[in-house]
Amino acid sequence: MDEMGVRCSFPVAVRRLSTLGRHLSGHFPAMASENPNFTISPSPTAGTYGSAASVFACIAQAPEDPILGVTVAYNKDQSPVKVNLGVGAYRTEEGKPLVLNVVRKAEQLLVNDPSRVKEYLPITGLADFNKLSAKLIFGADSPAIQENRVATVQCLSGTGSLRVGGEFLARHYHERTIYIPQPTWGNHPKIFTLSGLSVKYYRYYDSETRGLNLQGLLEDLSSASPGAIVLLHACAHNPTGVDPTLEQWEHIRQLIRSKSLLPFFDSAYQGFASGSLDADARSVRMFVADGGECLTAQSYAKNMGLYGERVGALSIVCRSSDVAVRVESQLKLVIRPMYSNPPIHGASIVATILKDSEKFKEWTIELKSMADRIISMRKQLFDALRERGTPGDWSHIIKQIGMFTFTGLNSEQVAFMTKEYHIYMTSDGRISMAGLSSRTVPHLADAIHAAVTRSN
Ligand code: KET
Repeated sequence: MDEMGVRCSFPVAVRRLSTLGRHLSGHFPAMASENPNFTISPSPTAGTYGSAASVFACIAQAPEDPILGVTVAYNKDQSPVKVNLGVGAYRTEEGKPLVLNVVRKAEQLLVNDPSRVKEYLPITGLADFNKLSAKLIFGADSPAIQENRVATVQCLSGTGSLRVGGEFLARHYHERTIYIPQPTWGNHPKIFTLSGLSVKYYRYYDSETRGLNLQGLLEDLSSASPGAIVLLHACAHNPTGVDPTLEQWEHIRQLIRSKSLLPFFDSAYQGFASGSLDADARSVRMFVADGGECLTAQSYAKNMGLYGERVGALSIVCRSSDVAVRVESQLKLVIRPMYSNPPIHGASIVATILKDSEKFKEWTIELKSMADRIISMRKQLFDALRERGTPGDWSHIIKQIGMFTFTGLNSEQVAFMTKEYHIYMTSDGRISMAGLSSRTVPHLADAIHAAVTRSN
């Protein structure tokens, strides 16, 4: 009994296990419509606790998400100097969210087209969007596309694509272990565990050099069981901002292929690392060029600024077109009971932009200017710390790539900066450079300087 007199039996873990057991054995109670003996009896909980207590009284308060919870805390802060550098979301120099001009134009076209309807999309999503998305990541001249060896399905942004891919692998692939980098995006272990895979880590980041731990990475993947799945960030590794060079990618590719490991790329930042869509897809294209198989989860949240539209794609590159057809048929069985079919609006925006060469060009220019602004923020923050004589080598701020700087600040220093300077960031010391502006750089530099000199 708890203090409200409510019996808190059945710990969550036990309940989840029994649900899973029922699910796996396919042993569901017969439905009323199929079973003439089915009667509705009062729920065992009805009336037991009296009218005041909730049947959910035993539910524990869950912690906020480590990334999205930063925005929740930021929104509650009344300070006029507060800055949100938590979630990876692009802001203008004025600190405002940005809707790309080309996106506005595409939306206008869609709204003004009376032939457009709101019917359900197929389970696999918008066909044009899928084809164009595969072309964008693998390249228009990719042999895998020309040979119809790619199964692409529209999913709910990058997260949904990873989740559908994870569940497909848990159901159909012989090896259930997925290796993810240490560290990685905080949602990865949760997505893959709940997909039914078993998560292990491979070494990735060297905190001494603030660079790639190639040796550790190669050792860990060498000792992985043959066939294991390997999650790779296609570019702009989150949270470290450290990517392998092309030469290092080639090492990694050779090892992965020689051990028959299965690469699963997470491409959430194509165009954001270098400003070039093609350059940021090089890692993925290297793996497709060798004729082997791989999975890719694409997101249009950052590179087209379509965050809340939830637009993404999962592509599975197969050895042959007949395998791709069967893979697609099974992906449909994963998707249908999960969310039936994906939303139409965001994918229509993407397809409108990708299929029109003028709009595509306009997009690449806007994308480059976002990437350039982030790069200039790196330079400004680095200069501001140097001006202040802040102890430490801060050159990693300009060396790292993509949306984030992995500062090396510890959780205590971060807590201090939030309390005293109203700077919001994740407790691992990650800063979203895209949330910074020329106006807020001095404030951030003051905060970092104070945090570092205080604990020195
Ligand atoms: N992969 C990576 C590596 C990633 O950083 C994100 C988002 C996603 C996938 C998924 O994005 P989606 O919106 O589902 O397309 N990262 C930022 C936002 C978040 O945590 O949801 C972030 O790290 O701040």
